[in-house]
Amino acid sequence: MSKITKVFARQVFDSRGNPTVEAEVFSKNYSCSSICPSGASTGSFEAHEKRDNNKKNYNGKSVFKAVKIINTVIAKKLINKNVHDQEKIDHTLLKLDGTKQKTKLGANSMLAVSMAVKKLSAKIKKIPLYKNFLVKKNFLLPFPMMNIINGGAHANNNLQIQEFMIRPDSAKSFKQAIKMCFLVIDNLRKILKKLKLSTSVGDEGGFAPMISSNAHALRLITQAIKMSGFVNGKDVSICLDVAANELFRNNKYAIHSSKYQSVKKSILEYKKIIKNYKIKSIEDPFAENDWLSWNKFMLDANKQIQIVGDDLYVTNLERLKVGFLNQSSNSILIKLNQIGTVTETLEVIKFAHNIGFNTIISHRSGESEDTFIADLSVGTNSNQIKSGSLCRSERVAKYNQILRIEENLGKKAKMNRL
Ligand code: 2PG
Ligand code: MG
Repeated sequence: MSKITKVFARQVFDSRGNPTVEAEVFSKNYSCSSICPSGASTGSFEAHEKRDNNKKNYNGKSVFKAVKIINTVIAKKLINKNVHDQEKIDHTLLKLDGTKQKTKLGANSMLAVSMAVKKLSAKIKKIPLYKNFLVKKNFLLPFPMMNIINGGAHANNNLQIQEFMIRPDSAKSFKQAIKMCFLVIDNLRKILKKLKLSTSVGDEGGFAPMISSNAHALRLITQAIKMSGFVNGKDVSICLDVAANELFRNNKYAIHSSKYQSVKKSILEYKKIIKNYKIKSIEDPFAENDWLSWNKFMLDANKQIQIVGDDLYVTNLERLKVGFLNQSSNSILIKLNQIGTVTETLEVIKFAHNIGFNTIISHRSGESEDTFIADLSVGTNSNQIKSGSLCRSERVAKYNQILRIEENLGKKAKMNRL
């Protein structure tokens, strides 16, 4: 048993320069800290992010209330608790909060503490963090899904779809996976330059050229894959995050152009781009409450592609169960701050694996130098991780950490299956 001796929080800043919470937990001579990320295209069922909303301070974005909650109520409850008993600690936080969407304490204050506890437990046990989750041996490394063209709420261009990603499906090691992504990204930069399109980047490090059609973005990526010597759909696959919540109005969707179309038409258009560009994965193809359209799409495309629920499930076990019964998707995106504690996140991952879903561990568009999700992806044998492009240190930090883990595993290092 190692007792927690001190819990302390401060306001720090995320990759968009917005205030966020960092918590530090102490035991004996050790301490670990963790920083909570923050989304831009958030689902309405996500756990609550507590901000001060005082227009006179940081335009309402400061998180001093959440920091104070950690330094007072949370600290008081956690002192003397066993740092290795993550479940007990998280349940203490849940009980202290007592609300459905964590509105009392704020998921940002709870998660920063919960992650710091997990890290500290690993440090005291003298094991790497990835060995302190669900899997104890036979670790498998995830395939990166790199967001290389940013649109939607993550960029200032006119692209409807939020994320155009690549996944290096034929990679035999994580090192090789990163090299393959590097080549496609480097060649995409050359193509954009040649076309006199901007090579500046969006929130997740992907390029954000001033283009306005999905087909244009898809053509540019297929060209870059080819230029790198890879076969699209075999060596490297294109994956999308539509974030359709943002494109939904009066039962219609503006996914394929700025014009709103029926669900039937939208599915037809999806099928066209799946075929033409060999797309292998689509996240949030429909809005968070539109269960019927998810099911229609699943019945149509389940066998061909990975269909991923992000805003649909918000890493919430109850919503995942509904989606499973409704046959809404075959995969789930995992974001710790959508639910607010490490324990609840692990429960969702366990359940997802039991029902045969792929789990994709994900960053948020507002990130930090914290690499917790890299270890989480390996420690749960999740077969994919999305952490943006190979650009912007807060994104690359996660990929670098998996390179270190691969090295640490040595000969035992193996890629997961897709
Ligand atoms: C998403 C995420 C991460 P945000 O929609 O999947 O890419 O974006 O953090 O803005 O919700
Ligand atoms: Mg998403």
